[in-house]
Parts: sequence; C-alpha cells; structure tokens
Amino acid sequence: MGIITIERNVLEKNDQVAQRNRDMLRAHGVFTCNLLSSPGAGKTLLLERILESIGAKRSIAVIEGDVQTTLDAERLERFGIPAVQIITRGGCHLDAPLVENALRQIDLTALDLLCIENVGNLVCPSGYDLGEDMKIVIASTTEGDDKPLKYPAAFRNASVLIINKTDLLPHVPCDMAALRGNALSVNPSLKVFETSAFTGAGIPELCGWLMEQSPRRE
Ligand SMILES: Nc1nc2c(ncn2[C@@H]2O[C@H](COP(=O)(O)OP(=O)(O)OP(=O)(O)O)[C@@H](O)[C@H]2O)c(=O)[nH]1
Ligand SMILES: [Mg+2]
Repeated sequence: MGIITIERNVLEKNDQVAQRNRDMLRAHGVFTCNLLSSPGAGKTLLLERILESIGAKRSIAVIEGDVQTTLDAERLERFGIPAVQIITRGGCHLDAPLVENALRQIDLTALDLLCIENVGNLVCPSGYDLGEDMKIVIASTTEGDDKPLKYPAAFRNASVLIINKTDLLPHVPCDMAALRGNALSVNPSLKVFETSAFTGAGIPELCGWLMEQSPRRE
C-alpha cells in the first residue's frame, strides 16, 4: 500500500510539471514529440535523417535522454541546432522536471519543432508525461514482430509508430504484417510509418507529416 501511495504522489507531481511544460511549449507554438524505443532501434539516426531533410525548413531543437554519455547530443549538435543532453545516471526514463530544466537552456521563441529522445527502454518511459504533444514509438525489424504484445503500454500511449530498419527485412525473421497487426491490436489509432534510417526509405513521408504538425510561424 505504501509503495502504491508513493508511486501515485510521484506521478501526480510529474503530471503537474508536465502540464507546465506543455502550456509553455504550446504558448510558444512549438510542436513537441517524445521518442520512445528499446535501445538501438534507431532514434538518433532517425533524428539525423530528419535534420538532414527538414533542418532548413523548420527551426528544430532536441533534448537527448541517456543513462550515460553525451554521444547522442554530440551527433545532433553537428547539425547546428540546440541539443541539450540529459544524463540520468542510471535512471531508465526522462521525467517532466528533467525536461523542464532542459527547456531553460533552449530559446523557444523561434522554435517550430522539439524532439525529445527518451532513454532507450520500452517499459519505463511510457508512463511518464513530459509535456509533449505526442509520443512516437519506434520498433525496429531486428526486435521481432511480437514486441507490441509484450510491451503494450509503449504502443498504447503512442500516437505514431515508426517501424525502422526495413532494409534488414531480408535478413531477419520479422513479419511486417504481423508487427503492424500486433501494434494495431493494442492501439487501433496508431499512425504507422515504415522507414530505414540507414537507406533513407520512408523518410520523406515521415518528414512530410512532421512538417504538417509543425508549421513554420511567420
Ligand atoms: N541497417 C540499419 N541500421 C540502423 C537503422 N537505424 C539505425 N541503425 C543502426 O542501429 C544502431 C543504433 O542506432 P541509434 O540511432 O544509435 O539508435 P538509438 O535508438 O538512438 O539508440 P539508444 O539511444 O542507445 O537507445 C546504429 O548502429 C545505427 O547505425 C536502419 O534503419 N537500418
Ligand atoms: Mg540514441
């Protein structure tokens, strides 16, 4: 009972800060997405492809969540955008107060799109609202087609699914129809994109949709 109470209090406090983050981001007209996946599904490489594709058309910033190292923020800073690294030192997910702190380092006035790359983990991040407009879950073909059934919360709480590493389909036992069907059985309203961040396949469709969500302000 005690543990349940503490958990509820922690989540209530998180949700209050998340709402503050959301209010501030919306007041500045920033579209914010929270990227979730297991480690190595391709979050950072997808962000690199997105920056290559629409970095000149939209004002973009990223917040990078990692257990350790600033490697991912360094990969994205090369694109000349604001990239703030949060190091959780063992924490398996970002929370709203961590994001609130990171937001203090970003000038929101001219920003169109904020991408938050969560810690690589398909379980812990899914329960935490950061103040984003939507969660985007990334499943890669190398993980197999059963992951939506085994880790349903990540898929249930997301609005968009990106199936990444489609270039590896000839080499891995992953049934795309089953993966898509399993995800939609958990959350029928998921919007699905299929990408290879390696070859660039599917990136134009993903970026076209992202640009619609984050219109450039006059
Ligand atoms: N073949 C192939 N490899 C990919 C693709 N996307 C990412 N990778 C590779 O997969 C590895 C992990 O990619 P990252 O972008 O670092 O993955 P991540 O989700 O950011 O990883 P964490 O931040 O550690 O959770 C790297 O070696 C990438 O080059 C893809 O579409 N196809
Ligand atoms: Mg990464």
